[in-house]
Order: sequence, then structure tokens, then C-alpha cells
Amino acid sequence: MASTNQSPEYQAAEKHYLLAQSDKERLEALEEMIKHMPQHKSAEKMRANLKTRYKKLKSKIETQKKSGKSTQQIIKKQDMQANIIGLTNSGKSSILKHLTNANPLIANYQFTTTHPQIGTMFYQETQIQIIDQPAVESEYFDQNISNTTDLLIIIITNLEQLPKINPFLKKAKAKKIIIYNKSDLLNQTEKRKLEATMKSKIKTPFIFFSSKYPDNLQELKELIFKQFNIIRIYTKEPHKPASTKPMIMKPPKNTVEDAAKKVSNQLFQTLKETRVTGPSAKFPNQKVGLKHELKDKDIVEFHTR
Ligand SMILES: Nc1nc2c(ncn2[C@@H]2O[C@H](COP(=O)(O)OP(=O)(O)OP(=O)(O)O)[C@@H](O)[C@H]2O)c(=O)[nH]1
Ligand SMILES: [Mg+2]
Repeated sequence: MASTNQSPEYQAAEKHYLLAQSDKERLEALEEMIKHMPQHKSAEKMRANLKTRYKKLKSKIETQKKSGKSTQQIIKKQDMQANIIGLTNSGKSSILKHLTNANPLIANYQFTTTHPQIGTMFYQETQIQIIDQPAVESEYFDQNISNTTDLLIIIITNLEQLPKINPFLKKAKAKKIIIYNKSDLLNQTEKRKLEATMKSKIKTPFIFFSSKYPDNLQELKELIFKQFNIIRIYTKEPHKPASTKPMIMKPPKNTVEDAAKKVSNQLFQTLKETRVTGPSAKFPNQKVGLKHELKDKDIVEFHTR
């Protein structure tokens, strides 16, 4: 469909269409494409073609709705999950891209993201699942995700955005951090003033960031990781090396019993003896009971019957 001269809006909509991950998104993109179609006569056939496609897709979606099939994607929540939220165009997807292996669509028009984008942030042998949500004011913003997530990463580009975001977070229980994005557009004086205001008025941890010049990306990752307050446990079978990937435990559920159950119920049922080496042990290979509290970076050796 490259023959007619298309406007940037049309091209953007077409890109959206091609990258869409659901029929609902595809339908929206088609709608946009039709809206921005060239009006001249030579494009008539193309217009008709798009309209036919639109009608077909719309009736397909309606049939699915009637039969009760959900078009919503199901996200399996990982041990550590964070949710990026904010107003449209604040740079949520740009930040997801820096933090994780995801490759979301980023663009300077509004409501680019119409579908939760999922990525994994790797940090010190752990993995944090990060979900970039459609903007809070978008009809696709999913409060279920923000209400159940472990950490809310709130993206703003000015302070007036906070009261606009807060109403969407009434039922959210998660910890929060604020990223002041696009800080490359601020000068030092502005930054200093903002920092003072944030510190005195808003108690949430916050950080300046620029997706354009992400110099403090490591610092941002550390700030995110720290919020989870998790401990890393390396499990071990007798006469074998310890696991290289830690098991994630969340205090107060950090006893030996919790750890064994987390590996498997079967292990817990057959557990005979547990030995710990590391920060929670008085000496290497200490024999401990089920109620022993583990600490970050402990190596736990389970002996079964
Ligand atoms: N100057 C500057 N521009 C940025 C920065 N971060 C993002 N942008 C630009 O801002 C625009 C929006 O970025 P996105 O990441 O798509 O924003 P979003 O919040 O995901 O937007 P929606 O999904 O549409 O709600 C793009 O043109 C980005 O290139 C930044 O730190 N500095
Ligand atoms: Mg986006």
C-alpha cells in the first residue's frame, strides 16, 4: 500500500496496524488509517479495501465477545513484578526498553501503547518482570495489573501530573517510586528546585532520568531492585554444587520451612536435615531447624530421607 502519498498520521497508523498484538488494536489502527487516508480519487480502491477489512475485523471481534472469548492477554505474575504507569507520552515505553529486553513501540504521538508490554529486567542474578501499561487515561489501562503488582513505577515529566495519576491508584497496595523522565529538558536550577519540592512534599523515592541520555540507568535499576526487599537463596543438593540462579524469598516468609516448600512440597515432606552456609549461619555447614531464618545469599543444603 505504498503507492499513494500518505500523511505521517497514516504512516503511523499503518505501523501500529502491522505491529498490533490483538484484533482490538488492529481495529483501532484501521480506524485511524481510514481517518487519515488520502482523499483523492486514485486512492478510492484502497479506501474501499480498508473499509472492508475494518468491517470484517469488527464483526469477528463482536462474535468473539458474544461467545465469551476474552481478547485480553493473561499475564503470569513472576516472583518480582513492577508496573510502569503514567500519562501518555511521558516516556513509559522508552523506560521499559532501557530496563528490559522488551522492544515496545515508542513514538511521539499519544496513546502509542494500547496493550501491556512485558519485559524482564536482569539484576544481580535475579529477574524482575516489568509491565509497561497503556497510559492511565487510555481506555486500555488495566487497573487489575496496577492493583496487584508489587511495585509501581510512576513516570512523570512534571509535578502537575501526579494528582492526575493518583485517582487511578486508589486500590493499589504496592510500593511506589517516581521517575522524573525527560530530565534532559531541565536545567540545573530547575532540577534543584524540583528535588527540593519532591523531598519536602512527596515522600515517595524518586529519581531523575532521561531516556535520551540514560547515564544513571544502573542507579535506577538498583533503586527498583531495592524496593522488593527480597533475599536470594542458593539451594544445594548434597555432594553437588549450589544452584547458580537464586530462589527469591520474601521476608517474613524466609524460614528453612518456607524455602523447602518453595522448592517443592515433596521435598518438604521428605526433608530430614538442613545445613546452611552463609550470612545466617554461625559457621559453614551449620545444621539448622525448620524455623531458622535465612538471610540474603545463604546456601541451603537439603538432605532428604
Ligand atoms: N527528550 C526526551 N524525549 C523522550 C524521553 N523519553 C521519551 N521521549 C520521547 O517521548 C515520546 C514518547 O515516548 P514513549 O516512550 O512512547 O512514551 P509513552 O509514555 O510510552 O507513551 P504512550 O504509550 O503513547 O502513552 C517519544 O517521542 C520519545 O522519543 C526523554 O527522556 N527525553
Ligand atoms: Mg508507550
